[in-house]
Amino acid sequence: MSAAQPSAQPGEIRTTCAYCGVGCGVLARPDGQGGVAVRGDPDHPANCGRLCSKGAALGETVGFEDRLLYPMVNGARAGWDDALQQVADRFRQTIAEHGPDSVAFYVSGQMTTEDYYVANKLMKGFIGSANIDTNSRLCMASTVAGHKRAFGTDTVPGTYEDLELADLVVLTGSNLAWCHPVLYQRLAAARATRGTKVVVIDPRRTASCDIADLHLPLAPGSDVALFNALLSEIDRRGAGDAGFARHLDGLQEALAAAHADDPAATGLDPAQIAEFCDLWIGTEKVVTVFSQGVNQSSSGTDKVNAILNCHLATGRIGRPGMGPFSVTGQPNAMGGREVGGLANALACHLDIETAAHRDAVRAFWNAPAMPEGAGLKAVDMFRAVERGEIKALWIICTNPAVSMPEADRVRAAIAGCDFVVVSDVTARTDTARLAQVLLPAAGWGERDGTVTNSDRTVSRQRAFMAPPGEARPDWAILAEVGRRMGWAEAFGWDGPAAVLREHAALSGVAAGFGLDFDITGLADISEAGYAAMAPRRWPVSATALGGRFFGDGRFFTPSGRGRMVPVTARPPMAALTPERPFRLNTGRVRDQWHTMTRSGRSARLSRHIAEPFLEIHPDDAARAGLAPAALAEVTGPGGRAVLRVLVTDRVRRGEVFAPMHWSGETAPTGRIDALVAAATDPVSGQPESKAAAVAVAPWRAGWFGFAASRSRPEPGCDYWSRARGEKGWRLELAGAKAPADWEAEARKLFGLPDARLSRVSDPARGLERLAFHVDGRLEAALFIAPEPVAVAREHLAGLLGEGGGQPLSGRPGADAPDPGTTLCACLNVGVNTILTAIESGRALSVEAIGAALGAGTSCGSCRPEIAALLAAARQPEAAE
Ligand SMILES: Nc1nc2c(c(=O)[nH]1)N[C@H]1C(S)=C(S)[C@@H](COP(=O)(O)OP(=O)(O)OC[C@H]3O[C@@H](n4cnc5c(=O)[nH]c(N)nc54)[C@H](O)[C@@H]3O)O[C@H]1N2
Ligand SMILES: Nc1nc2c(c(=O)[nH]1)N[C@H]1C(S)=C(S)[C@@H](COP(=O)(O)OP(=O)(O)OC[C@H]3O[C@@H](n4cnc5c(=O)[nH]c(N)nc54)[C@H](O)[C@@H]3O)O[C@H]1N2
Ligand code: SF4
Ligand SMILES: [Mo]
Repeated sequence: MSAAQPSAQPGEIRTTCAYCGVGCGVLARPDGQGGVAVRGDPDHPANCGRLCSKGAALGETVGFEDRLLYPMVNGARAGWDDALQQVADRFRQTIAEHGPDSVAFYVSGQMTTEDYYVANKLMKGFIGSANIDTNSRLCMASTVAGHKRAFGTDTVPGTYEDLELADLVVLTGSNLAWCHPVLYQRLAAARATRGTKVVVIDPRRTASCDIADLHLPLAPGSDVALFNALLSEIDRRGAGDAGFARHLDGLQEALAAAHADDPAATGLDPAQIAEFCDLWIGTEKVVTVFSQGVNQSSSGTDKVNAILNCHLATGRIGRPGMGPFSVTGQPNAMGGREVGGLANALACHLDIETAAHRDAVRAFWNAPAMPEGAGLKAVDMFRAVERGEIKALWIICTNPAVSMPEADRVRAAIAGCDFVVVSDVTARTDTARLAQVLLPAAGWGERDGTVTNSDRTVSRQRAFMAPPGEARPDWAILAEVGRRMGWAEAFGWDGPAAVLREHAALSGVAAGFGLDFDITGLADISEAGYAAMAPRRWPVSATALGGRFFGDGRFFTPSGRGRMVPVTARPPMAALTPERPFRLNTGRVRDQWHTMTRSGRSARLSRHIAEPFLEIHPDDAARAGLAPAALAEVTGPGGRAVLRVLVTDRVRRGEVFAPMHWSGETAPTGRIDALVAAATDPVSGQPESKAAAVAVAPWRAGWFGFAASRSRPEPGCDYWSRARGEKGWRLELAGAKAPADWEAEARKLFGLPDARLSRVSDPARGLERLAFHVDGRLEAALFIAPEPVAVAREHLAGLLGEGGGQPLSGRPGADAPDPGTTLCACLNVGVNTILTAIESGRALSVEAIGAALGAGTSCGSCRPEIAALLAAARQPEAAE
């Protein structure tokens, strides 16, 4: 797909995708009017020209609509000088009165390495507190802790090529098809050519199962029991690597713990476990990919070590085609770990709790104050905010009022904090709404920096357009505050390249301690070198470049040997009770990114799944009295949510799944973290975001509605979910009690006091259809029914701005079929169009559908769903 594509052409700027940790290279061609065309960079080693649906839609998310353009202080526009002086003064005063630990930064794996380095230096070296933590605590902390326990360092051993060189790839707690789509495509391509076997370990049947030879729907949280079963089988069969064992400590203890553990905790059929063990043990070249189903657990660190144990015991690590592989979520999750952005890290893999490391960094920074120990981890940090112990808080590039567990409580804690600064690209976030000082950040495409992807490849993100209004890059905002707090010299860089040079030089100090993170090869990089910097995998030094780790038996523990950690399975922390009998699993959908502040701006991406939902097993749905497309009320200890019911046997009985993406901006009752208790892993402090205990019951709506509108509607009813459309907005609505006057209600909703109304109304049946025209063109329409509204949504939304088309009929004429929900976001092919092609017998394979309709031929992200439609059509009795 990629080989034939041309390299960068004149006018194209090389950069790196804004989204996931695959870190795909992007060629961006700005049109000079605020728009940009993007394509995959054929020369980037991560993607070789490919992009997924989110990457391909980057151009649709860079517009200036909804951007925060100026600093705001207490809701009013302010100058930069004023705003920054207030930030510096308030932080300085708070520290003077209450000490350095009365302030905190909460930052993000979506900042560049340069931004992150400056934030970490300001807090740890100059403010003198370690109270800087990051959303990586919710994401990678268990992997960091597991890596450090086993390797003595937080380092991913392998490279992406290993996915192509392996004969078996195990995906555990990873929905690679939707969350790392380009890696998934690389794996699928390798499987097609060399027959790579694929095993998926996930309580849910996900899109990634499309290429799985074996799916193990294990009980939530039971990964340790499964990998312990594997380790004891490795031992029983004498499949360990005796030579490699010389490089290991703790082997016997780990084996003993594995033998003592009970595989029954997985809830899997012993035959399935045996099949897994046969495959794994019988295939030398095996890569075990893991992600949030592993990390986001109260036993996350043990899960990581259970996986690493199996690779260490067999010596299958750091060699071509084999190794454990933590795939990172955010574009710079890895860079954040390198600069030491976590509250219990220092910088460049140095350790905050080691005096010699602290002294070396203090000397390097010429730092006036250094903390002696770790700072507050995310959950504890927001608890300290709640208690009033943190009196000044700066939140940068993350939306904790939505994404933290106990989100309602976190939101209230932030609202009650004495002084809150938020740096974001938009003011339309649940967190930004709580800020006293709101600082406009330059976003992707507007700022320069570096990011590190899952396989240690450092790539440039490049600016190709000017930031809107007065927005500034995060590193520059942070450095200016550092200068205003009195540290002019330490924060005096003239650009991001200077920051990177300093970070690279500091890595030389770390290398002096024998640590692995060494990028001293970048310490003298010139401005021109930085501008032209090609992607490269660290280490980057005079003696080492890229490569794999640990295959040589060399580790970074005090003994120099790898450490096997004895682990024992534990169930999730929140106990199921008769009141809360369901396990709530949460995660991602293919076309949205986290709290949707960027991906939600693309109409194309919003068409795949436009509304938050609850996946529930048919038996549970029947028992609870939940019909498909009804609304369910889900209740946890700290909050409630109302979600659209999606009945499916993809989830196990007793378990429900909901996406994490919706917020107060898009669906206020869809804020899923309001339901998640802040149970954390005792080693890593990472919250258990995927195993809350909840109740599920019908939410009895008196009426349901669907609306389409050219301007953004501002609903006030009990339930609503708002999505971008090509020509405006789409809205799902519901309420307990119908308003007395639908016309007045609709005019208020759409802000159309005078528009011409056409209306069809059947009050006896609870049916209302209202369409509003301005100058003869459809401005907005609202459909109301006592059941979930049956209307051709695409069709109705497509009539916005048009003169004809009979909007009140609610469906297209016979000559214009309704394409249905978009499946292929790239080529805009709807599910009905594909089903029609299948039913007509015209296209009976994913390839044939691609040839006939184009669907699945661009980024390929939707191929698993097309395959699922085909499978369902082949076995009608099994279809949902
Ligand atoms: N489309 C999209 N892609 C993204 C993102 C996004 O927002 N949208 N975010 C990025 C980020 S920051 C991250 S961290 C990654 C996350 O990438 P993933 O970790 O792949 O994504 P999730 O959907 O959070 O969770 C993965 C799977 O874990 C399963 N799971 C739940 N509990 C368990 C368990 O106990 N054991 C096992 N084995 N599995 C379990 C869930 O059913 C789910 O299918 O995605 C990145 N990519
Ligand atoms: N229940 C549940 N909760 C979860 C998860 C889960 O699986 N389940 N996953 C967790 C994980 S793995 C993660 S990574 C988190 C993600 O959660 P968050 O980090 O809270 O989510 P984002 O929406 O990515 O927030 C990024 C914010 O930064 C802003 N932004 C974008 N670019 C810039 C920039 O250049 N500068 C600045 N200053 N701001 C910018 C965006 O507008 C947005 O408001 O959620 C976690 N929460
Ligand atoms: S896989 Fe998709 S979202 Fe991830 S970096 Fe590549 S294009 Fe971006
Ligand atoms: Mo993440």
